[in-house]
Amino acid sequence: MSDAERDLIEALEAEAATDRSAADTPDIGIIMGSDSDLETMMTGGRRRGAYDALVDELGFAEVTDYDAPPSERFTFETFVVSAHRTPDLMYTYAETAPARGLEVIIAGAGGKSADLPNMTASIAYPLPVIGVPVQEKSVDSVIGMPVGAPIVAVDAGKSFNAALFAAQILATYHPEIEGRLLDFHDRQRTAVAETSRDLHEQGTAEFAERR
Ligand code: AIR
Repeated sequence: MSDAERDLIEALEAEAATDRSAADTPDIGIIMGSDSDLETMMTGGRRRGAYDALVDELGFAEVTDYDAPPSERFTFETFVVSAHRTPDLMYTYAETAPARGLEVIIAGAGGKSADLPNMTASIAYPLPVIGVPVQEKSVDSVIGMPVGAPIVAVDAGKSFNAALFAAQILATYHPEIEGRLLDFHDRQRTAVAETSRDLHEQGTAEFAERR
């Protein structure tokens, strides 16, 4: 095992041994099999990702230092964890997740052997894990769990929805997040309606040009 992997494992274990209040630990953990998944999993890709949903729409902040958490009440953390390249890190990440205060994990992986979401779900059980198949060809390996070993997953590439669903889980006991989800829904409805009005009033040619 590399020093870098060992350092990460030790940091996660040390964090699990601390006794921080829920307000000071990340609520959502986001892991992905490779940094090549970053655009799909987080932001900057073809469509908006989990980062855009959590930060821009729901007011979450990212924890980058456990000892200096952001002032925002609701937070998430982000790591690259590969089921096949760093299996020990995957095991420790999932096993320590509850003790580190995580309430839900979003796990994404690509390729045909996208095993990070399903393995994380098995190890972190009963913590809920939402799988994101990074590509279409990853769908079967993410959702193909045996009976008794549950995972829920979103459609290929739709990490934005995974973030919304993670927030929905938190909203069952955090009314503040429920309010933020409803506000997002209202903004989305308004945006679609305004787009519809503009398309109708401008006509297709002008609308397409201005877009
Ligand atoms: N992957 C990485 N470790 C195990 C798996 N299944 C996935 C990543 C990424 C793809 O393999 O999630 O989608 C290719 O990774 P890379 O690093 O070669 O670009």
